Amino acid sequence: MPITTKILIAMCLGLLAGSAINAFGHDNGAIREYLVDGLFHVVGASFINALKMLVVPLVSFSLICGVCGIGDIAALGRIGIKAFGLYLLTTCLAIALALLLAVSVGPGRDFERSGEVAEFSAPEAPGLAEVLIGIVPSNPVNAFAEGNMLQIIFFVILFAIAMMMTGEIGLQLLRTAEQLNEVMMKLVMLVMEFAPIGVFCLIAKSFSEQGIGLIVPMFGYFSVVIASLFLHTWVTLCLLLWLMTRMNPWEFMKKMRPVHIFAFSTASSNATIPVNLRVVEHDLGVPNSTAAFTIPLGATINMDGTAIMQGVATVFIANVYGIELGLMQYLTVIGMSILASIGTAGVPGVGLIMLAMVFNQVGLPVEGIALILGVDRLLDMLRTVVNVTGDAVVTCIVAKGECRR
Ligand code: DAS
Repeated sequence: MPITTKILIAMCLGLLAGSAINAFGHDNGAIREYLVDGLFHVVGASFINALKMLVVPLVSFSLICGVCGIGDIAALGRIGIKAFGLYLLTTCLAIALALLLAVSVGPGRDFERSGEVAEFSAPEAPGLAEVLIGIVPSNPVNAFAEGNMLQIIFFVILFAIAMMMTGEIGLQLLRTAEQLNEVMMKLVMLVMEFAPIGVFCLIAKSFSEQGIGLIVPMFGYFSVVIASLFLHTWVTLCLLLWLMTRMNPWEFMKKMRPVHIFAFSTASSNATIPVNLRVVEHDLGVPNSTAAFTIPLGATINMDGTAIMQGVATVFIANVYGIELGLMQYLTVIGMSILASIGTAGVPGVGLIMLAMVFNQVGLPVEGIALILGVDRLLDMLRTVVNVTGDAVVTCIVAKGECRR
């Protein structure tokens, strides 16, 4: 049985088990302590760590092979500019769609705020200068140790360019990097063997905590986010993919299924990089020289699904608090969402941290975020699927453009 089928079955069993625990075992201390917070948490968190363990070495060796595979700096610049431009475009389209849908539907207008609302502290938004300076690592060892993807990408690209300029030494290093990359890809497959168990525990834990009952009062917000995610994926991204590559969107989505399952289970674009890299290269035919750059870059700066949540949440909280937002404020939301997504990594829950930055900028009450906390875990899993799908779509478009040259 293919590993993808096993993972799909594990996901469905996890959903059933989690929902059953939430419905019948929610107050049972033993189930919560030994199963949900014990077995499911330990196995699920260990599986996510195993995926994250692969990211830095895999991206580093893969990117060295990719940059050297491209061969010339002009082509590298072209790919980088194309990828960055397309990531910005898809994120803008995503949040514009979300704002349009949310303003039309108006979630939150008749929302009854209960008295007690949990506190939500808001980090400061990174300024543009801070984001740009933050891309250049003052200490690359630190960047590798912290898994700072933008800094790692920046350093590895420069290192690979320097390798291309050092003749025989560079060639020997490239051969080593290619061998190490091969080993890392095998390691990805090894970790994926444990995916059915890891996915089952992650899904079972999430759904044992995420009661459907929590969704009811937030149904307006929840449904507008889901509708926006669906439309952006199946209309915007699929149309873009077909127009720019003539690839059959249905075939594309079928091949992306393992990536979607990992993104949904882990709620982390970063943790999904190894699987996304493998699928776009092995199943979608994208050369390593392109994917090695565009997939890690996308996992870090491209978050269409997150931008959608931020757009809908902005309208929802403004409606709940009776605050009128003007066009300039909506444009600020779009700009802040893009800046925030560039400045933060693809890890679980980062969307809410970025949302606080956006609210700070447009003067919305940050404590309002506590209203959507209850349903955010499930939405985080779903929007991460859209995030990684956007990364793969742009990767295919950039690769198609390079093939035509
Ligand atoms: N979980 C984030 C990611 O990894 C998305 C989010 O928090 O919105 O892409």
